[in-house]
Amino acid sequence: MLKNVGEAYVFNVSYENPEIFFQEDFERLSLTQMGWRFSETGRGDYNFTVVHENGNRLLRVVVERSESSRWLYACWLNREIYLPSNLNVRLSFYLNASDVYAPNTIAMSIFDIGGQRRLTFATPSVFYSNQSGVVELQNNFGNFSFSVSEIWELHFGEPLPNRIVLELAAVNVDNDSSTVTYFDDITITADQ
Ligand SMILES: [Ca+2]
Repeated sequence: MLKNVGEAYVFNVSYENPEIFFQEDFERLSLTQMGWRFSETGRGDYNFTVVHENGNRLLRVVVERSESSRWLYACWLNREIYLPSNLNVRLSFYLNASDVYAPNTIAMSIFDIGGQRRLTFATPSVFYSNQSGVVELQNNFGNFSFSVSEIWELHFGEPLPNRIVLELAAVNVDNDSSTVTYFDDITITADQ
């Protein structure tokens, strides 16, 4: 299982002085200034707000399907990231999705430019079940860290591309409760 592989690497690999290739801490620049692009599918309402909490800023995302939307409403923020070759790339992020209940879900993905290969870290949901390349998050709250190079190579049998897209997704399926979540400290690091 990819899931077990992913978790194993969280604990088995230690890094010294990793180089930071991308960091979003929501402290200074706007989402647009940071190069995030927005897209959505279905009908509904969204709200992306940078909120302050104990001197820290983090991104609050609220997504709610309207009743006229047939199956779901989903929003994405994504941006391209360029990586030098032959690096061991690690994705880390803080997530608080403790008020998100399946089938609603939150996901963080990395995919190639053509969208052919996709690695997704998601809160448990039927929405992502039985899909390849999905690592189910064991908690919906906390700091997460994954060696995406190793998981990618194990899963797709080829190295992580130099040009990738990083994507945050919020999905609302059940319109009795909106999908509310917090993101912070999204970081891509690597060492040679
Ligand atoms: Ca922050």
